[in-house]
Amino acid sequence: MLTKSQFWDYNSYITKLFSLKKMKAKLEALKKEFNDEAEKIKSLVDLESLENKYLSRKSGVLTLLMKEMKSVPKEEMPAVGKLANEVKQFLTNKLETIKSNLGNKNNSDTAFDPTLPGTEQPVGHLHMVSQAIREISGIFEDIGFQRERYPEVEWDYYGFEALNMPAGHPARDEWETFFIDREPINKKLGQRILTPHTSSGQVREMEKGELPIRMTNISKTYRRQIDASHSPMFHQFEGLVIDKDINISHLKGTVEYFVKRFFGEDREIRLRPHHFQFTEPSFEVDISCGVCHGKGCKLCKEGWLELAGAGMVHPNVLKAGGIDPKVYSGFAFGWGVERCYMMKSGLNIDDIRLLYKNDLRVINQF
Ligand code: FA5
Repeated sequence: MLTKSQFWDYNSYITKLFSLKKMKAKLEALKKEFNDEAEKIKSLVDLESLENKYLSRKSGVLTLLMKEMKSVPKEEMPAVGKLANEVKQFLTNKLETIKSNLGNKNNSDTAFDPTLPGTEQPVGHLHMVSQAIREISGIFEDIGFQRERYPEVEWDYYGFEALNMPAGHPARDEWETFFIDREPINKKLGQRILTPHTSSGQVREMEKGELPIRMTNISKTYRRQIDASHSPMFHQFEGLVIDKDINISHLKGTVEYFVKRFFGEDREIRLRPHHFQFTEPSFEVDISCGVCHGKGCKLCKEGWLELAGAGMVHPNVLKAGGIDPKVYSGFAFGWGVERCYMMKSGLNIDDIRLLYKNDLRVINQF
């Protein structure tokens, strides 16, 4: 039989023993429960709420449990304290590991923070040659020209023959043509070529049989040439007007109108006599240099830059298109789109090949 004091000592011993065991069991259970939940974490948001649940300073599960440690006997306190710290360390390490794993996955879905400003997407723009083509079309549309489209893979007939350059004519050499067929494959149309100029659209337009004509033909053209001012693929724009009583002053007025709109009011034009088989008389069109304004400089040498060919449509070409040259007359001109763009005031592009190198450092400037 225990004495009263022995009973109280024993009773307090048992109580303390139980509270110590209970504390250890609770810490182990907490660790296991936390671990199970941690294994299921898939996002930083979930991770944050897990951390709050267990470690929040006021209401974290571990924080509350540690407050219960007061019930543990003093002499057992260091052992329980040590265990509690180990559990806390385990929790903290685990949270850190999950966090860095989620970060490494760089999972934008899980890392999504709706409060952050959006990422600005790069916006592209039209290539400068396309910009120039649009501008040129618009300028001519304003005075009643309609844009037509003709094949880039063209027949010899439309590129040369119908333009008063029969087979074997030496004038053809100037067009440095790429041929698709070695020999003619069609009796009338000859062999296929990559069209070397937009003038190949002239007779095609006339063949439609609709008069008067006021058209532009802007297209890719091809020649066996390459240097700072020549590209094997380049663009030309052609103007063709056929009506009654058309004369050189109409040609000059139209060219002048285009130059002032595209290059600026301060630019002048000059028609220099030249020879084309398909126009008579023929001219080369020069514009006053945008750098020295006609005085002469390193770029232009003598104050003028050559940009186009032009002239009054040759009677033989009208005939090839089924038009009576005694009733109708017309003018035509053909310009290089790239050359025009390069000569636009303020743009210092000194090599045509820069336009086609696809170097974004160049393209993004325009
Ligand atoms: C012609 O091609 C004639 N068809 C123009 C014409 C049309 C004359 C209508 C009369 C009536 P030319 O070969 O000069 O002409 O070329 C015209 C323009 O195209 C040149 O002034 C130049 O600006 C451009 N050009 C010619 N070859 C190239 C090339 N390889 N690279 C870039 N631009 C070129």
